[in-house]
Amino acid sequence: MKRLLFTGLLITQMVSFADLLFGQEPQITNIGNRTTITLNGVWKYVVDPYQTGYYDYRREVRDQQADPSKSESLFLGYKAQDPSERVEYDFDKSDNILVPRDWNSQKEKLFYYEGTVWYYKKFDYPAPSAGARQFICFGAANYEAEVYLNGKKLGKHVGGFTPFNFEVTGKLNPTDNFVIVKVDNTRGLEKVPTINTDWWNYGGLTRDVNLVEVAGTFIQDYYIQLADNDPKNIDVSIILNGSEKANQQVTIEIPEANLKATCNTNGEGIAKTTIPAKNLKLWSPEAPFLYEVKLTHNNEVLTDKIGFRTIQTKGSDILLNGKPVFLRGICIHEENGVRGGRAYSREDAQMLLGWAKELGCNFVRLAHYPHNENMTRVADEMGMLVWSEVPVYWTIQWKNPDTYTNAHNQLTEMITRDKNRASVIIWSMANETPVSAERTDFLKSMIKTTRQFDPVRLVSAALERHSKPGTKNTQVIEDPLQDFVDIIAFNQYIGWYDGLPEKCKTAEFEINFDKPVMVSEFGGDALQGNHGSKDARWTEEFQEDLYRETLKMLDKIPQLRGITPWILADFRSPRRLLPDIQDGWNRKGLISETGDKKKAFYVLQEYYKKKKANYSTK
Ligand code: GCB
Repeated sequence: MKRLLFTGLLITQMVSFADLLFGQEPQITNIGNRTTITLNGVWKYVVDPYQTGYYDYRREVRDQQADPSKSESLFLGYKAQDPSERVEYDFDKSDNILVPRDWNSQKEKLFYYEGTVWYYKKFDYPAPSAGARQFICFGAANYEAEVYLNGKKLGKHVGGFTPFNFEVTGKLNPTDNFVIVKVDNTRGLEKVPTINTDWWNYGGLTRDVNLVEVAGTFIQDYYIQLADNDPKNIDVSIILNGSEKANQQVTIEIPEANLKATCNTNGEGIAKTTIPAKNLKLWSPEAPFLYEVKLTHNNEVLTDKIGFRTIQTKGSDILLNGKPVFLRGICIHEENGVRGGRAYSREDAQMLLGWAKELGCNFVRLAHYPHNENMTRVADEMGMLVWSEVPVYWTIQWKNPDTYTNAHNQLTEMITRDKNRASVIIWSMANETPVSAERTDFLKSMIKTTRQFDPVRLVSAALERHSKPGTKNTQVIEDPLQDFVDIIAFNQYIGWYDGLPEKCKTAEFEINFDKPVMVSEFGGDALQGNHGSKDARWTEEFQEDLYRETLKMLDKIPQLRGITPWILADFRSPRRLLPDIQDGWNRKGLISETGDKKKAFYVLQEYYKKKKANYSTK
């Protein structure tokens, strides 16, 4: 009973939080299985570094004005009516840009650009179904997006890596609609992430854009997961959106498990039930079985593919489907270095996760922000466990309530999107944040929200380690957050930022917790093809030796239950300035940006082969 109330709370909160924050509309999930018209493809764009289209010369926001200037208000998408008229922009005559894609990797002149770009696309909508509602859905826009349809503002979204949507019912014409999006990727101290990161600030409409058509009252979202890690019960919550959401019948079917249940929504449009299930085929990396799940409400049928598995900790063990598992992981940035730019497609996900498979991984840490939905869906299909993270990175403004609201919003949007993915087992709150009372309160609140939203997954954060004063080389984790997370994860770079690989030989870790321990980062830079002595930095041999020494060192931690070395592939970072070696790339990848493997790849592959033999989850 307690459980039922909990999932009810969960899904109610999904609605109300989104409503409260930035005046956004609740997230519609599972866009891929709905009726959509894609708005991907060729858009027009205008680079506007001074935001002339947004602010007038008194710095007043044009879209707030009763009669904004047609000559300069880009969101109006206006065209001069006769030769005498002054209009200082013209989308039709502007250059093309592809969506989804970042702008930096598409246009040489925008490689380093951080600021405002206006996106423009025309589309027709000739035959709406009777009574249907329409939404424009964005997979993500980095970092702030102001969205306009046919010259009228729809709303704004903040945060570069999570989905958002706006209702456009009654605002569409059969032909010549135009959507305009002002995307601004300016970094800011108060933002999440803040100014300082170690990755490229790719701007733009980086993920899919769709026009989604739904029924007048439709299934907005649902939560279908094993109840309390109990493989014999499936908790179901379904939420309807629309004027007739109360007292409606909804049906859930899982044909391959011979399951069918019908339930009714309450006054808020929420239907809840728990379905007893016998002999479910559980999802695992070895057997990533996904059930087809069918939800029906009136004439609407929404399908998904959902895997069922349990994830728990017991003492220092991580139990997947009740059996101890060692997380053979790797960190991944959302980047396709081979093509250049942010990763966004299924093919990108297949390439990145395929490399991880080849390495022998059963786990990936998707650093340092929520990756696109193809990653978690392909991970579900491939059998790859996932750590998913929000960009609370290094030192953000812990005391700023707006910063908190922003981080909190990104967190809830991430969980809302991926709460039905079997692959996702860990929600990560942060990376390498400096210990202080404010920071710990901030992260504790985020943990509380996470557990309310998702009572079954594990919570962690990449913490830091410190040398214990007065000892030669004893390492400790002294962070009050350790009491609030399920897995103690920390990054460490002994042998790269701290001494030479030799130092690994004498290091000891003093970790007095009866919780699973994970090393969420280690590594060092090597330029692929740069060979030399193992004592020479930037060579493949140095990196190879560092991996050998680090793995030996970490194996001495009794509670070690997983590692995610830094990182699968070289990635672009403006912080990396060394000529002929870095040239704007962080070179800690096991694979170069050309897709070539470095020597350390094979060291880790060998290590994982052995680990797999010791920790079979079969
Ligand atoms: C870290 C960060 C990661 C950096 C990495 C590095 O500790 O978490 O974002 O890219 O080190 O290469 O320095």
